[in-house]
Amino acid sequence: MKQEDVVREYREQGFVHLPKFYSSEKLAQIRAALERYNREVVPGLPESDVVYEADGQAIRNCWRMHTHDPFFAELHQDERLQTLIAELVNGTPLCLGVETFNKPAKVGSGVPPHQDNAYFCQEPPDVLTVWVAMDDVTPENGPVHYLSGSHLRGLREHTPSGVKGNSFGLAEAVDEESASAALLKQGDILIHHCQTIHFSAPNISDHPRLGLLLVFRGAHTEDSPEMKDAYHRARALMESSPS
Ligand SMILES: O=C(O)CCC(=O)C(=O)O
Repeated sequence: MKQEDVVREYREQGFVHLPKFYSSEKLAQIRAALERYNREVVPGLPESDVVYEADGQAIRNCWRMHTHDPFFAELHQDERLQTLIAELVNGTPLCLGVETFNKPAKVGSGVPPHQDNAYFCQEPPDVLTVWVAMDDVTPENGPVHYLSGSHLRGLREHTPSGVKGNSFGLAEAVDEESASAALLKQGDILIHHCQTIHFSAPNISDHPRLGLLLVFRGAHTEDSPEMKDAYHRARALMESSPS
């Protein structure tokens, strides 16, 4: 896909799919690093940086992986990636996070509709996520669904969702039927804007659906005090709720 087409689709839809971004060799290297991370790094992580599924065994998310492991601190510095996204974040890309949404077979939980900027609180919203498909993503194993064009309509109100690992969801209901499912092959990437509404269903299939997420902001973005206030108010509500 040509850079101009990537930029156009990203700006119009708020997401863009780039097939075969990583070779099978590179993907095998990333997979080996993820397996090593789960084995060697996860047991020593603070509670804030790993979330488990309801069975207490399967990993749901790892957060801030770039701060815990040199492999993930380097992955986002890849020149091809940096060149690709600089235009999308309207400036020099800085890493805001490296994380996983593991969505393990059978027990992988769903993600409520949300906009990432409810968590990131950045202004201007020149922030995006590169979602790397480590497995084939099918209609059965919990693909991410996106509402095309929703990034153009500002940040909506979010309230506590009660979902471990995704504490906020949109306050209003969304028309889930009109969303596009991101069906991907291993090695594909999907780039989404931080104000694109998205969600995913639980994985009740026999097949895992591991996503590795690299989050970038333009170097010029800043914390918005108003958005941070709303974030802290919602968190306080969550901490005081009986669930
Ligand atoms: O991978 C998923 O199922 C959800 C990803 C997501 O919510 C995100 O990128 O913010």
